[in-house]
Amino acid sequence: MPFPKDFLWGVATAAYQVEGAAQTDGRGASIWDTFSATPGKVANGDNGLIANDHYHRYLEDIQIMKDMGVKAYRFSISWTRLFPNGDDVREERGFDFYDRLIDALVSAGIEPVATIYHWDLPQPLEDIGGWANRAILEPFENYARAVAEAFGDRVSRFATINEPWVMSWLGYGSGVHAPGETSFDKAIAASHHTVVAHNRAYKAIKSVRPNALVGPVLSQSQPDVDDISDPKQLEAAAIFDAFTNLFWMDGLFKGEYSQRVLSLYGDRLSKLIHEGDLEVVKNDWLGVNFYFNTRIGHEVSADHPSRARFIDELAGFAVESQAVGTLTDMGWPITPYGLGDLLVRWTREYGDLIPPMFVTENGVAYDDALSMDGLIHDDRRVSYLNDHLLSIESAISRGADVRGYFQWSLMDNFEWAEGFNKRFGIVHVDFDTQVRTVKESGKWYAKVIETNGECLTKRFVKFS
Ligand code: GBH
Repeated sequence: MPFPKDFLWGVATAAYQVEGAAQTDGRGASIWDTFSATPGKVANGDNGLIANDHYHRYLEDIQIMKDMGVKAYRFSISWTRLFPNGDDVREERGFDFYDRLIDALVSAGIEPVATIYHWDLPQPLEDIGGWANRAILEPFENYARAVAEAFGDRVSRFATINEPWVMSWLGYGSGVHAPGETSFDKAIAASHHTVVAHNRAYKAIKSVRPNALVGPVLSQSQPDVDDISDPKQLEAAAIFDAFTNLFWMDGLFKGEYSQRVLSLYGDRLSKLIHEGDLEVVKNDWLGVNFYFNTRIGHEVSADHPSRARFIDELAGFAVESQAVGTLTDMGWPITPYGLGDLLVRWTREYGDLIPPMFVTENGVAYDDALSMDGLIHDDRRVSYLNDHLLSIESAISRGADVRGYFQWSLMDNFEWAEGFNKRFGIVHVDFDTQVRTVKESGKWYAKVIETNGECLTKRFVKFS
């Protein structure tokens, strides 16, 4: 039986995407409050002021998870609920909320897995430069320690920073996410600071909770080249891999950046590295978030509308990157083989340097409506999840040590710059009434959990 007996079947959400209650119980403003209040930044002018009202409805949401048989819930903690100004002044009502949430999870028999930072930086910290400023390190370390002190008696597993690539490159490089900066220098600085912040947070957490299991959560995507006989495509793919995947894999697990990264970034990176920054910590686990592989095609003109983002500026030439095949509501392709390939790749290329892996996010946006029969027949989501789970199963049989899977997301929620129209949930949410309806995929996932993956449809899918 390929999925290990105690495989951790979970679901995931993040604070700003589900909690709402943005002005309740002393919560301070984060960069996502500012960003979504800025016209033109988020589709339809949506924001997280109310979202799923999870802050008030968490008991109902936990009941849904319990009924589904979910074994673990990966949620994130809102920094500005605990420290509204990002300094050391506590807001006890914020701590109380997570106490209630965690206690309810524990009594429902669901393991709480807490992400310390899922993109909602206190606005006052952004005002002094945010992640692009090294001054972020101390407040982040203090915040992580406070989280571990407060909740580490019941939360055994902590993720530090969710998807540092997205946070750095979409937040500070393309400006698609908060804080909306468009500076490569800042994106590179933020990238390095996430590595150092992770290492420091790891130590801070361990200093107060030695038994806590701490790990990074990385968004990863393999490049799929159209033509491997084209050196330009191979170079673009290697650059993509370096700035997306290897920057963090090497930075966190080898304590160094590759020659390619160092030469791509030059002194924009090297001037930031202080003594001790890259000292490797003994991570307890690695979280991989996977949605799709990225296509790399032939060279195109510098202003081509579907050129690969970031590569053009880093490489000095642009390549076609339009996804092919059936696309999801996000416009993303469906490449299940990519997930297993990544898990096997780290196993083979990093060996003992990497700890046990968890797929900490995987899911798909489809806007399937309520049918006449009162059900939501999201067959396409079932198929997506089925094939990605098969890919994990295949990776396990090829030697990858994968211990758990967190479906993204428990329920439809605020999809960042895309607002509420992009629905990733296995539970449907009516945002006018807050009524939750378990989709057919949610019922299917319950069966997957119950059978520990035995009920997956073993259709033919290509896994390399
Ligand atoms: C995750 O991020 C988030 O952690 C989660 O909060 C979010 O709701 C969920 O996924 C669904 O979007 O085309 O250049 O932008 C998004 C993961 C990583 C997917 C980067 C797209 C491609 C790079 N993303 N990836 S780019």
